[in-house]
Amino acid sequence: IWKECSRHLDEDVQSITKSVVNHVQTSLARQAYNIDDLGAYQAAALSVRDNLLVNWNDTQLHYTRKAPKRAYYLSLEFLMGRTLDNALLNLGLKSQYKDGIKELGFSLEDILEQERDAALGNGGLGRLAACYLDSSASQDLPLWGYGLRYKYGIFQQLISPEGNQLEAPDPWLDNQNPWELPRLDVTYDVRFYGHAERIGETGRATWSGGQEVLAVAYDVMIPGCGTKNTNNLRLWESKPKRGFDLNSFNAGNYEGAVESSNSAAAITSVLYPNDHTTFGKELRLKQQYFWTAASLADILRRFKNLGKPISEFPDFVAIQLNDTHPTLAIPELMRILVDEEELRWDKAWEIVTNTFFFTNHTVLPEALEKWPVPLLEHLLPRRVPERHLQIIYDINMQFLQAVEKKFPGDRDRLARMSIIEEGVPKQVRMANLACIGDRKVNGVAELHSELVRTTIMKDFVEFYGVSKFANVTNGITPRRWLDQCNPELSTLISKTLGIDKTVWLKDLTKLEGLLAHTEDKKFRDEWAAIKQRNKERLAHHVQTTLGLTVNTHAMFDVQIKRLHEYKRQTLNILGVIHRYLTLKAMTPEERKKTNPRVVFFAGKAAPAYYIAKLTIRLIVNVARVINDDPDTKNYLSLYFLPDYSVSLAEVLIPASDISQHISTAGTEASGTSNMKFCLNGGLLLGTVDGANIEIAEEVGESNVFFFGHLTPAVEDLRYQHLYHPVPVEEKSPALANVLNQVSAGLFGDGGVYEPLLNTIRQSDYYLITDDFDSYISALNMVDEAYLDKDEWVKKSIRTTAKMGKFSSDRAIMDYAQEYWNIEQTPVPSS
Ligand code: 26Y
Repeated sequence: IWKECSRHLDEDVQSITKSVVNHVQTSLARQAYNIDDLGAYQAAALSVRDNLLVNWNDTQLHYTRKAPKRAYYLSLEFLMGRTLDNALLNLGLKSQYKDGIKELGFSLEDILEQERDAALGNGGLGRLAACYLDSSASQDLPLWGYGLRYKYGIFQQLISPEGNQLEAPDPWLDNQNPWELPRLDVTYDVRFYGHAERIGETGRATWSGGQEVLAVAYDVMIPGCGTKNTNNLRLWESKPKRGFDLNSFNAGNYEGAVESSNSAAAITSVLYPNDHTTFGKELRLKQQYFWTAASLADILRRFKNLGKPISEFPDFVAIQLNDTHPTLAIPELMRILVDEEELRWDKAWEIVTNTFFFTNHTVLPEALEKWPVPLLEHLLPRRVPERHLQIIYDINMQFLQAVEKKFPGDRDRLARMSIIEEGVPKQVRMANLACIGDRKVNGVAELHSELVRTTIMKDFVEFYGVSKFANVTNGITPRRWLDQCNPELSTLISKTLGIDKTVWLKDLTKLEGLLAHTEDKKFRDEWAAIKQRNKERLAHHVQTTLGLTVNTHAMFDVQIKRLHEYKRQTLNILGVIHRYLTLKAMTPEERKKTNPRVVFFAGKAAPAYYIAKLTIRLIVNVARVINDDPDTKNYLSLYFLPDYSVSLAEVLIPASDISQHISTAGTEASGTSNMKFCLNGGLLLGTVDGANIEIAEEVGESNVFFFGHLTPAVEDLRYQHLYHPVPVEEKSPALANVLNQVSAGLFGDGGVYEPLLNTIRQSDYYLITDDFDSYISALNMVDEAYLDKDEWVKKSIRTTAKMGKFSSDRAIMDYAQEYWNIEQTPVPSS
């Protein structure tokens, strides 16, 4: 398929150079002899886009003709990263473009660096959505993504001289975006505020007045690997419906005139940079409603083109809700079915509950969305009856009646399960609504799904039965996370397995074939040499961006993820300090026997998350002290790489010897970078949490480093901290010493860090004091294991070889078969 589908494309180098030059002249309006790397990137991107467009058009036409059941992935975040390299690889055109670009006097590597990341996401949840798009296209599944076209993606992170995180906007669209197709003709009106009027006794209502905003579609092409199928990601931009108000303008009220147009544009202007903490901001709720309303209208229009009765909607449409963020789609679809399609309530409800599926990504209470009733009341149509709210109340009433019937007189249960949480103000619990309005609820790793069943959804399991609550363990796309980010390893794997890369990239379990080669010394040496070159590539990056020289002969130890207390970057940095103090206490001879280590951190903190920002500050200041200490700098150094992004991850991950995934047991739903590191032959140091557990099951416990308390112990330990606290000095003298050194000012003004240190000394909710000693022993075991280089390389190979399960192709096929009931719909290649 691969060869066939690229044959008709511009595969020959001459036609590539011609097409690129043509774009320089006609699209960029520049002279071919006078362009820089950025111009060359833009022209190359437009030329690749021409190829994608052909496939994209053919795919959409094919889906329309065949009219299969389709799936829609609704996500407020799509953390796409760069596109050019990925598109070239998926199209099978990378080497041709490399040659073509070279002929024009440029290097493909350099021009790839010109592309800005599309960073329309915070972290795991958004990157997962991006991996699923890649897999859906690669597996020929008829799936579209729906999201928002934020003008500003996740903020750029700067680090001040004192070590504080500063945020700057991310104007990622400033250089234009060759990967999107504005569909200025695909628009929907979305109404806010206004009022609804009930029509007689019909139960229906009309809705009028308020603010009308236009949703404009932008389509992003999602190429599959080794297939013609090219799926679509539709992102909505908000625009004022009527430009600005000319009357006010003429009357001299300029500000008033532009205000409404500004407030419309504001809806899609920025991605909210919080993950795991809700703030109840009206604009965020507006984003959610704007996006779900436009997406549903679009889905409904496509369905109606089929000419089928509305009762067949769930036979042609499955909608996956990526966390609770799109939950308003449930009352919105009810509103459409009842008010516009004039269906009876029960019939409408049956359709709704057969259409939606809901993925939960966290059990942390502060991340569970709740919206104050007054805010919903204000934003959605007001006056009697408040339409969406009324619908939510009606859903709730019917549901609670059913609960009451099953568990008579159990008032506490009713209160817990109600969509409405009592209090001042009352709040709408989005997870309850999502659960009640959906066909299935899933968690993202075995342990997490079990926690969903036994904690946050326990009552619902007792009501609905357990079969509504399932698990789909997350996955990652091996195209970006191996072939693209680690091309040398990809080539070695193909050579060793003796198969074309498209075969194993699309059936990742084929990697097991590497096991047969672990005893082959030459293969192991090549494997190790590639890791070494990836470490040098990272060192080069640090040198050019930060001007710092990294010791590439040390072990590379990496923790990269959003900053959060539950992820315990604090545990890591305190461990680094402990190591530093230990080295300081040694003689030079003793130090020489230790295993040199370079520790990398990267990650952003939510702008209002004080403790997380203080952790960054501590890391930066520890780095400053220890990297300059002549006694220890050959044995331990530390880097905080600013502005973590998908592109930076692509350089860091292939370079890691060991990576840390050390959340308090039971708090990290899955984690997905753990899978990326292991796929690239990095070993894992972690707690018994999330997908770490399944990784260990696959690669064998002897190839991972586990430590720390297990999930069932966590609650008791927290209880002890509150009611029978033991001083840190008693629990872990080593940790107490570290905390005291920080307080005493070893890394600059100790007072600054007191609020952070106190979280540990006081309630220690994330169990740093309980896990510290076993963490330090685990680090020592890593050192010991690393001393036996040959055995280490074997572990590394075994790890990669056993990662087949974690391909997002497997995950997306799970969803397709077990939930959505959609079928592979390959586009014929001619
Ligand atoms: C409601 C709002 C504040 C909010 C916004 C974003 C809440 C949560 C989030 C993002 C959550 C997230 O990224 N969760 C991560 O999802 C990954 C994919 O399933 C998991 O691997 C990871 O463990 C989980 O933390």
